[in-house]
Amino acid sequence: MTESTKSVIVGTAGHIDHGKSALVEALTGTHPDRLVEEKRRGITIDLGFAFLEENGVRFGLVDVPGHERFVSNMLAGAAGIDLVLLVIAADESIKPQTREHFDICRLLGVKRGVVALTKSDLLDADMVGLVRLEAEEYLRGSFLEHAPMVAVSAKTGAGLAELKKALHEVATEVPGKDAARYFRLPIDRAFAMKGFGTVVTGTLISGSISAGDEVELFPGKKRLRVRGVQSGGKSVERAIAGQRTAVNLAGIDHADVKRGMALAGPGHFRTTRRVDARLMLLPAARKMKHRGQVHFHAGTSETVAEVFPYGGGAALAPGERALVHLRLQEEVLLLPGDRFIVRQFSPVITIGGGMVLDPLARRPTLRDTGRTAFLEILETGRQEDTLAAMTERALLGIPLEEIVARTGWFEREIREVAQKLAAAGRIKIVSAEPLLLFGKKTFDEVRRKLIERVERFHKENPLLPGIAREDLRASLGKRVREEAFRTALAELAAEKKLDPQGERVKKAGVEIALQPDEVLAKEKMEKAFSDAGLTVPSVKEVLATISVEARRAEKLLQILLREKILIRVSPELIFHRDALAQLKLKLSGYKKAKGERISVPIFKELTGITRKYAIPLLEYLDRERVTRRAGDERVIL
Ligand SMILES: Nc1nc2c(ncn2[C@@H]2O[C@H](COP(=O)(O)OP(=O)(O)OP(=O)(O)O)[C@@H](O)[C@H]2O)c(=O)[nH]1
Ligand SMILES: [Mg+2]
Repeated sequence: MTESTKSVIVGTAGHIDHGKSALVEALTGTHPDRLVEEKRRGITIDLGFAFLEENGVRFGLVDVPGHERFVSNMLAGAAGIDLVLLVIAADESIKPQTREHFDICRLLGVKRGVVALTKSDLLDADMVGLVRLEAEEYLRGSFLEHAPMVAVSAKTGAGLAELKKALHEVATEVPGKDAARYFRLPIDRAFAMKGFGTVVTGTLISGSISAGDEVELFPGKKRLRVRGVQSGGKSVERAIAGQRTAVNLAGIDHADVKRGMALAGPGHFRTTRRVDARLMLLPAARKMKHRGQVHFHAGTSETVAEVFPYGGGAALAPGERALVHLRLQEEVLLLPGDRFIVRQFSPVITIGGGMVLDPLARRPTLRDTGRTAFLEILETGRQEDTLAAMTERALLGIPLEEIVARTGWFEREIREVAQKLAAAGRIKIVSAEPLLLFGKKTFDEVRRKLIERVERFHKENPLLPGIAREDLRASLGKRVREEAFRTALAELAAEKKLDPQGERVKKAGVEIALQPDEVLAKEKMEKAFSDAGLTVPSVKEVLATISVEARRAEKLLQILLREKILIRVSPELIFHRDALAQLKLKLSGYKKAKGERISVPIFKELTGITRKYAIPLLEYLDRERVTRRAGDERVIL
């Protein structure tokens, strides 16, 4: 297969026994029914696959069962098809599953197709003409209104060439699926192949996959390595979106993989049990009550969902389009834009379908009044508005990985859109690396909180120079990211609103304002230490002589320590800086006169102090690298 070959997935659709499988065989030479039971009963039960190459287009055909009991299998096959081959037996015309399958195609957003009137050999041309009119009538106003309609016979081969031509024509209009997006493969089969191990198959709905790639299996997020890739029954280097694809996986038993799971590129996505979506109920559906249960089908997965319509909790009327919250019974991998089908809980018939808008929706709350407006923005598909709205709603900011998981966009795209929004003043890029976005309002709120906290701190602690950085950061709550705190603080500092100094943050321009009695007390305290020289009194003694009450006196002492006028040498001993400076001078004088070694007794003699002071002072001098201990002596450095 050359790179210029276009890959198009064709899904059959139609009532049981209308000749879908026979037609696939007539077109491709492969009978799609594989199971013994299918052959015995003469009906299709599960999906079958075949390939056809026609004029540079490679068709992957997915043949589905028509039996009403196997519609869920049909749904797994219909996900990801580019065009539908709607099969209507000329001798029976339109029947219930013709309608149901066609509804499903419409709800899944299939845009193109071809209609085959099969078994034309059983009727004369006039009768076939009547069926054609009926079919045209039925399809009027739908996406198949102008689709080619070809009378064929799998038995005689009549019309096959014309049908192939019609398929080719329509295929040329199919836009290529986006191979440049993230890899995603909903799995429709998993089996063991002798000599290969586990093989999974599916319609590759986006991205591409090669041998050697790492992939993630959902749900469960198990990382697996791709051993090999096949497309259309042949080994290929790379399978791209729009191809039927078989992936040979290392590191997992085939019994641990089943239909409904999905493979995706590693590290981007997560499964969900809460989805916000646009839902359309078919006109023929019954009205759906609030919290009604339905079968939910998306990709190849199937689970049960509860439907919570937004807007007053009213029931949904037949034919209504509504924004809904879906609560899924099981974890499913979904992205925005994914289509889904809902079927009535019992009896099981297709009643509607829709499109995922927010795959990682939060539980609806009464407080969250902006939800429907937000979903309507998502529905427009406009990237800038989407990212702006998403950012605004994220009260703790939104990091890159969250945006990827919620949108399926590439990092490059996200950065570009974020830049534009920031330039327009719509959002705030709080950090570029790692990327963290904040809504304008939310970020202003962070700034406001910081200022408020610092102001409150000053009011409550007039004698302290500022709040500890860590305490200020903690005042935002630990769920606010470090980057947001840092950026807000840096901005406020640049704007000269706050003044971070080392580990403390104060309001710009705020100086500690001492009361007159405090000024006196502070001076008295300093003098007490300065007068004492090296034979300092205990802190308690000094504080006792101070006229302000103990709590304030203690703060004043802290200020003296912080200003480095007083220096704490040991837990009990505080000295005036002048006394310590004198001591250092004395030591260097001693060194010049007597040499660099000095013993503890000599030190005591030199300074005239007792052991109680001498030992802590020497240890302090060691720490200050004025002296160094050498055995019982000190070396003056
Ligand atoms: N005469 C005639 N018989 C046909 C033609 N196409 C199919 N049949 C017969 O109709 C029966 C059903 O055909 P299938 O192809 O199995 O029908 P199907 O739509 O795949 O049925 P399900 O998969 O069970 O929904 C078989 O006995 C076929 O031989 C045709 O063009 N002409
Ligand atoms: Mg069949």
